[in-house]
Amino acid sequence: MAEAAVKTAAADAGAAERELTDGFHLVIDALKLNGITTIYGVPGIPITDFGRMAQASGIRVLSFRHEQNAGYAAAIAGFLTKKPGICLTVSAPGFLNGLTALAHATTNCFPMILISGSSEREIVDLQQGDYEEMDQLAIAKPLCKAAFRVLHAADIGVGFARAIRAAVSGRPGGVYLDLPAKLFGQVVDADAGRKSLVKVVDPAPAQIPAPAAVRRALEVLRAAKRPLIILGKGAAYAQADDAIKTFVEKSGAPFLPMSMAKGLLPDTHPQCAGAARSTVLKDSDVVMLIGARLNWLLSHGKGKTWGEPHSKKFVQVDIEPKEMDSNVEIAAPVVGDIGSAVSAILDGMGGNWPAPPADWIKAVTSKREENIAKMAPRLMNNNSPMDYHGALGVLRNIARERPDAILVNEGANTLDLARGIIDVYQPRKRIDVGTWGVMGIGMGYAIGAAIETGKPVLAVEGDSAFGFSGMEIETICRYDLPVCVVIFNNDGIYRGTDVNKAGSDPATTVFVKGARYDRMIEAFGGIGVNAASPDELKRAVNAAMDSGKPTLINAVIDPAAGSESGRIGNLNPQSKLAKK
Ligand SMILES: Cc1ncc(C[n+]2csc(CCOP(=O)(O)OP(=O)(O)O)c2C)c(N)n1
Ligand SMILES: [Mg+2]
Repeated sequence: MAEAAVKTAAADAGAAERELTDGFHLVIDALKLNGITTIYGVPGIPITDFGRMAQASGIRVLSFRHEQNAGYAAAIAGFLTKKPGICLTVSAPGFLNGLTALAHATTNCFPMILISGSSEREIVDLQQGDYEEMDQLAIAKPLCKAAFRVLHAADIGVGFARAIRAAVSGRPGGVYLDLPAKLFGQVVDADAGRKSLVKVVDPAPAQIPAPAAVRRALEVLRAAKRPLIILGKGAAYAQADDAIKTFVEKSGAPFLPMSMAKGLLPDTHPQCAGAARSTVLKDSDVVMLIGARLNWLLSHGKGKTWGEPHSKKFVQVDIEPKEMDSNVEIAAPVVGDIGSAVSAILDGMGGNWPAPPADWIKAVTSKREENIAKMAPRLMNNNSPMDYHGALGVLRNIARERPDAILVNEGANTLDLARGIIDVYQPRKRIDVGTWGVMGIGMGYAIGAAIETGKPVLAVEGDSAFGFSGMEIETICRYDLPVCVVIFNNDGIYRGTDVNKAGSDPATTVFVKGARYDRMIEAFGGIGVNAASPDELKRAVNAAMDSGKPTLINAVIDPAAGSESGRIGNLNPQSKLAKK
């Protein structure tokens, strides 16, 4: 009898517990309901328990060493999956550390949600000096596409729905979601809580271009004598790979992939004009941009890169109407999502689309062959220490043999030369510094890409670039990810040869000579290799890719081999005064 009474009491208590939920659980339920299964972050007050509970509920919670790297992982997860990548941080300093990645996601049009815990509103707003006090919402707002704060547990469902829609619909971008500490502990009736959650239906609705816009674009394209198609990372994001490939091939036009659009069609495709970039930009008469912006990376669509002023017409396919005429007049704007727009254009081309004039194709092809032939012998040298070409020649062959590996790339010379030399064969297999040319994406991207795709990752890093996120090699080892990091170690930024003429401190661009980055990963149980020649590099990378074990290769590059700022040295301001 006594035993039965205890049992009944326990069952009642259980039933009572089941009828309640709280902010912690509603956030987890809101994420799960919307198919979000991974969180990248750094724990601490007030989100430590939330992270534990999320992990216990089956969400994958990847814990980083610095929020910026977690943020970059979330950003690239968004690019690779078309779902918002989630970064979770603590208040003020953790939030600020994640904010760079959020701004980066917005600039690059990647869907991402930065969720930060925040301190007590009453104290923060009166500026009474709370633990990690900061008005995070106000600070995030100008740096992202949308920013929201949820004050009541009953609003968690709507808060997440708004954040998800803002991140992925239209032109994707970063969203900030502020969750004050108090919210997590708020208790609500479980049934009401369940009903308050929102499953977002059709989060990124198709945006069908107007038929008249499609007809206008086709007219401009049909009249072209020297057409060029430029594919941007928006085209890669769209995952409309078949439609894009069919369109490019049907058009017969040369195409130029921006760096993260490489592989939409293989770089070795006969229409690829990557190795004849200056020729096609200068001499084309009609340029069709697909998910590419006329920003600094394309010299704003004007100036000597583009030949005679006003000598060409632009067709632009973009989901964002405000993008049109941003730098030069767009003769045929096609506003719509890339998949719908390219399909509509393809339909409008009909069965007998005329091939571009043969002399144009011949001019582009012969320039391309000439440039490829010029480069070939440099890629085969076996110098030790290596120069960029000798080392990249090896990686180029490895990328050809392992086309499903994802290439992460950052640095200056290491970036610019790798972009030109390493061919990409499949869509979304090259991820890099993006619109800002930012250093620091390396390890975050490598981790995000490995987690989201399950594919091997090859990260080709300048020694400076690597330093921005280098501590995450512990994270790579901890999660045992198939990441091979190759550090192009030329003892510094651009070159390792600068001398400070004034005094005893080292020059600002040089690092410790002969550093052995390979030893860093050994501290965490990874494999470190020092590679002084292309042959050694080849062996080490192949072994890493075969084993799938976390590996860091210190590739010894001649400190004198690089040039100032890689290929963009012209952007450095010059002093008009005589050098002292
Ligand atoms: C966040 C950030 N800080 C600084 C820079 C300036 N910057 C451009 S490239 C670069 C490093 C280049 O050196 P490295 O990665 O070693 O490549 P290398 O040219 O030596 O191959 C730096 C610091 C930047 N782009 N982003
Ligand atoms: Mg360097």
